[in-house]
Amino acid sequence: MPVNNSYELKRFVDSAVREVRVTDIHTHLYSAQFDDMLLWGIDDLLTYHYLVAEFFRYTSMPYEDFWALAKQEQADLIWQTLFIQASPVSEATRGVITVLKGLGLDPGARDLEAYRTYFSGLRTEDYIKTVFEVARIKDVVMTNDPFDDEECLKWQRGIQADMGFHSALRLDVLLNDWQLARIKLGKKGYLTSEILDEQTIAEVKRFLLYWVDKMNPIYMAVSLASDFAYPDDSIRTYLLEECILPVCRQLNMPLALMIGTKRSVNPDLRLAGDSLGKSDISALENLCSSYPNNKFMVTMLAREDQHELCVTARKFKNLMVFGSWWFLNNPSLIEEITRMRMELLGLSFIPQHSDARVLDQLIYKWGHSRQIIASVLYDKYKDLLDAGWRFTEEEIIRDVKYLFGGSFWEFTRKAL
Ligand code: HDL
Ligand code: ZN
Repeated sequence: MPVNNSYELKRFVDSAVREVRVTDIHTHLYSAQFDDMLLWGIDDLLTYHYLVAEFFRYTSMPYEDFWALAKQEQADLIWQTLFIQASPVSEATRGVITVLKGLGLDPGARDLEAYRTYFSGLRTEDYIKTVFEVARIKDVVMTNDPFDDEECLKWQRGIQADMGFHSALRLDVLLNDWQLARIKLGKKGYLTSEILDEQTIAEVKRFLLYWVDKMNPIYMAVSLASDFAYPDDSIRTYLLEECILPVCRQLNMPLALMIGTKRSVNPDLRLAGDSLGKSDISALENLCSSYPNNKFMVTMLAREDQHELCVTARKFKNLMVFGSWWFLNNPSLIEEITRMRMELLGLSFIPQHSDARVLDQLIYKWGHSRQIIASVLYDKYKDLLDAGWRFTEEEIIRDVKYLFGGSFWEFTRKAL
């Protein structure tokens, strides 16, 4: 069906983006088999670390007093401070309102106890289906840490994640804390040395292949500090070169690099205490050019790094850019970054992931992002329509499916 004018174009783009079922390529969610590792419900929503950081900007309460409270008491405080005593205009507070509305509750009632009553009667498996339906999610990729004792136990008991939940093998401990990694590897029966000798290389590879077999990950992932350099004479460089990149190549598996963190700048905030820094893109250039047969999925945390990242993606076909990550996951920055990427990369990028830590957040993180991505896409189509290009509805659906999962699955499967 042809699209004849800008009114039809706007209407169709908005509906295609609103309706498309998404693959959410990076989350901190877990399927129901992981029990209480999956966070959901109003009290987990209100104690999300983004809201904890915002809460402390309004209060003189000592950190330790807050941390001593039960989760519901923390949630009560955050609700009062960020929603009742001030309007919830930040992206993270607005998100809670969007979730309540998406679930058919009345945000205007401001009735926290009524919201709690709604959640109290729900079964996890049923609620997962509800949220996937409301947020129109096809499937999500978890973050699975083989160095997390609680998670390891579940995998070793033979857990099989539900349909709709894929795994990603997270390697932050291995690549960012070799001393701790060696201790944990030793306890699991992997003999390593301080230096990366032949035996250590073999043992790390054995460890990686064990967890690939156990988790069946779509990709391996690591977050990297803003001062990440490659190559250098760090153990990280040798682990990448001798262990991770060869195994990823052998499996045709992407390595996701999430670059730009500055962990624990305020330890009193615990998970909310991380910040960001500008990074040196040459590390990524060196990796992509030195390893043309490895696939790199990359997101960067600093707004200032986004343009260089886009241009670097134009230089390397083995680089797939993804998401407006963490402190960039705000409407003003999602729009700026998505517009930049579409102008430089066409459709060959992955515009968004939710990074959801609480199941219900899928409703707002995707609801808000869809609106912004649709508006950028419409603008780009409108430029073409005004220049005499003609579209069909089928082509628009094709493009939208590609942006909301297709580019990811194609990249994970393609051989370089
Ligand atoms: O390292 C990561 O995967 C980050 O997404 C952190 O988990 C961060 O705390 C976060 O939740 N960002 O949204
Ligand atoms: Zn994350």
